[in-house]
Amino acid sequence: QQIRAQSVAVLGAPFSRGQKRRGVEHGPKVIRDAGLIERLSGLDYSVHDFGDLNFPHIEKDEPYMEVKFPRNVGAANKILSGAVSRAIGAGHTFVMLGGDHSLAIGSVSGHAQQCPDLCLVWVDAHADINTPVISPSGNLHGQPVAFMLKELQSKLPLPGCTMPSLPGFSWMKPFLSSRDLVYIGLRDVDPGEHHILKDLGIQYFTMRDIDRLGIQRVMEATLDHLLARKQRPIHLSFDIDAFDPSLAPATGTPVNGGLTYREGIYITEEIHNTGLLSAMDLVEVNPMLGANPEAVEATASLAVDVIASSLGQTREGAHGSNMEIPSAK
Ligand code: 6HN
Ligand code: MN
Ligand code: MN
Ligand code: MN
Repeated sequence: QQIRAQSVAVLGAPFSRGQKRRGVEHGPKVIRDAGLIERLSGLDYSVHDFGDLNFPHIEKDEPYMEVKFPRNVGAANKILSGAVSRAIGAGHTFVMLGGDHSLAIGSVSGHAQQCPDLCLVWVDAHADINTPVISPSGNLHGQPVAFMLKELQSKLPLPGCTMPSLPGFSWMKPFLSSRDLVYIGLRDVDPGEHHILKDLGIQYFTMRDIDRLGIQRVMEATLDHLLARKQRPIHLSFDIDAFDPSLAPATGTPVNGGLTYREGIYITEEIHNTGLLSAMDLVEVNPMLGANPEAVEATASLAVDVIASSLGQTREGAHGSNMEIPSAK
């Protein structure tokens, strides 16, 4: 089936407790200030800006082993999950503005409530698949994918396991198979994460793979892997740190050697061209980390380009079917 979206829902998730650096909660504001809503309205959509979610601040939130702010992250994602599910249930294509990448737990799970057969494209310098036990940092933005995967259920401290479970996450149930996920842009993968990627046979394309194959073949293989058996809704989770830090400096965990502008936009154009994009996240824009206002503006405006391109803005241009060129006389 083709998902031809007439309407886009935009929702801000001003949240930063999935990591330790302040500022990423202002991501939604700077992305809107960079002209997101105007750009999307210029494409053929009715745009519904639902504003920003309000997350509770849970004062007493002791770490669980090394894991930081589990109750805040769990509660925020539960709220986000419900909001995403309602927006997609109402027929919108959904855009989540982060916030840090722990928010993908709520975003993808809410999407999956409506579209259980969705597949996930994760564009990121990082794999974000540490389990709470192996995470070297304890930051939950490095762990969201681990919470989604059915194959990792027995490795997670969720209700039903023998360990005490992670506070804030009792609502969460894994919902995704590892074969329904593809990574693009990896270049900073922790040892435990590498073990999981190999063990589960997850399809991933590192920056080295992009060097070898070119972005065109990477996208062909990505979409083939996810869609060849059947056409189904796509969730695109785009971490701005997938781009090279020269293009996206205002982010919390930059890694050298990232995507060029053209590689990034080619990814999103190809996703759009499937006609199957159903929801996306744009995360980790942190306006407090740019060296100057220009660095922040460049990062936010890149985020707008990624979202607009995912939703059909083209480099070749476009025109309405009823357009005519007036005669000279
Ligand atoms: N992100 N692998 C590192 C960690 O702390 O687990 C970095 C994670 C970065 C997460 O950029 O969304
Ligand atoms: Mn990430
Ligand atoms: Mn990242
Ligand atoms: Mn024409």
